[in-house]
Amino acid sequence: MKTYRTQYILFAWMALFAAPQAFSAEHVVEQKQKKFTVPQLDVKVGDSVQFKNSDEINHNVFSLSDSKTFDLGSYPKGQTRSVVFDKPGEVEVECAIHPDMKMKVKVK
Ligand SMILES: [Cu+2]
Repeated sequence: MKTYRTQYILFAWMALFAAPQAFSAEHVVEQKQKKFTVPQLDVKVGDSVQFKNSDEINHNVFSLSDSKTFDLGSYPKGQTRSVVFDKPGEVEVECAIHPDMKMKVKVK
């Protein structure tokens, strides 16, 4: 009897803490020719997006959106930095160096 209870508690703990991470996805968006390769990306809460700089010049990635505010700083060609989108909402992603570079991440 005692063993069953221990197993149940262990299972419940795993369901609570391990499952969301096991099912989260990783997306990749490139910065190429001064543009994000996709204008919009749909992700689920808990998913991460890797922003890869594929240009010869530095790019920056940041957002001032309510549901996700972040600043990955500036980085050169070949580098990738990632963000976890942990709340639902629409996130406007921009580059501080090139004001025309914009994309949207829809988190559901
Ligand atoms: Cu840029």
